[in-house]
Amino acid sequence: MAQIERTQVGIVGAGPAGLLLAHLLHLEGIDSVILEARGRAYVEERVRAGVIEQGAADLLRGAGLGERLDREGLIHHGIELRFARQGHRIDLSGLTGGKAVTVYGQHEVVKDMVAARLATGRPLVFEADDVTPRDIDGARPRLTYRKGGVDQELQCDIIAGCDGFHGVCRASIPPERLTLFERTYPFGWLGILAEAPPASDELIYAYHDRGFALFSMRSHAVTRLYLQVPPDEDITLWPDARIWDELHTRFDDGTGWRVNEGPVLQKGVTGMRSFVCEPMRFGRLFLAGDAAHIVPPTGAKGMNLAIADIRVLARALTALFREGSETLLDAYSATCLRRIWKAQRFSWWMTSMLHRWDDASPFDQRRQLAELDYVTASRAASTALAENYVGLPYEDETATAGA
Ligand code: RFL
Ligand code: PHB
Repeated sequence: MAQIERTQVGIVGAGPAGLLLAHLLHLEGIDSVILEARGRAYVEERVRAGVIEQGAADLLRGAGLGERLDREGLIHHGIELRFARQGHRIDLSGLTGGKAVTVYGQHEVVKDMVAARLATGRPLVFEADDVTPRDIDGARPRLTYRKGGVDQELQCDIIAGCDGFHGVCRASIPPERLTLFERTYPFGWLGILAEAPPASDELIYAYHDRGFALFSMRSHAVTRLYLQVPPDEDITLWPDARIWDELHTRFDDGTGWRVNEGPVLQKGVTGMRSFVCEPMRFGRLFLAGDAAHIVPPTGAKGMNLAIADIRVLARALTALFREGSETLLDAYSATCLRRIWKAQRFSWWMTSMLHRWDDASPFDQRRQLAELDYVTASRAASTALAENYVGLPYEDETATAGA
């Protein structure tokens, strides 16, 4: 016999989406249980996103999750686009009425949220095996799973599928009830984390004949770098020396500026995809974050979209449990999808503009350079990039001048 427990919201996945939902619900006095397939060390050390939008950072602060973010996060007021061996600064703050982004690792956000969850004493179950959503189209959905070899059942009012792109929640919805939109790209990113002080204060997105390169950072002592490579590139083809050489070539701006080299702490290749699942709901199961959508990382939007979904879902669930109102919950998918499609457009556009396409004709290449020239030279075009990069206003916020 399975051990049976009850909660209001059963959350699958302890990434940024699941952990933030649990936290926001707790602040509203709503009970939840988080079931995570992996162990604590794994989720706390998974190196991924690094750029937090203005609104997302403010949300984390407002929820009491901003203490270390404010202490260790790096506020960035601009980014550089580098092409034809020249750098061009986009003045994010100047173009958006003072908004900025915070560079702070996703795994640090996750650590802060795990600590906040554990401090509440409410369950966060790591190493939950075979999590399976059941009866999701009825009034009494359940999650069954095994922990330490023992069968468990979690009875819920609502299930939140925050289990990422490869999770079980989206897969448990009858396929004929979903429409999927997808685009894959003929390249991937080779990313490294290096123990080397960042050689510039701001991120650099570089377009080069040999492919895209991105200079980013995690702290004053750690640099994060990416190179465009073929989609399923064999990492063993890239010894450290080759990576540094390629980075120096793609970032060369003729001034002698170079990224600082240092011991490579971590190395990996990721594919690039755009993906949206509509609607983000089936019965009592609500999908959020990467479980419902993926963007290519060039726009730095993935984690920010996950946070935006959770903001909408937490409010809708608060209205449900406080007032018995399902109005916001019924609007959840459509509300989120408006922002998601704008982030999809922006991420696709940044990706298209900044990468080398193997099938590009000489005409395409000249057009791409002209687009970069236009975006960096025109105040109107730079503003469009900047307002998307710092994050469009949330759906219930009115746009302020220039933002
Ligand atoms: P996550 O973080 O994937 O978390 C899902 C969690 O669910 C667990 N899980 C399960 N648990 C129980 N049962 C199952 N069957 C389960 N299956 C899965 C997983 O173990 C995991 O813990 O999804 P979430 O919370 O939606 O968060 C999304 C973000 O992680 C993602 O969008 C970003 O990392 C994307 N991203 C970036 N986003 C940004 O906003 N800014 C950036 O600068 C940025 N850079 C990036 C990125 C992603 C990258 N990669 C690796 C794809 C850079 C890269 C290279
Ligand atoms: C990162 O620092 O990991 C990062 C920054 C900007 C991006 C993607 C990733 O667009």
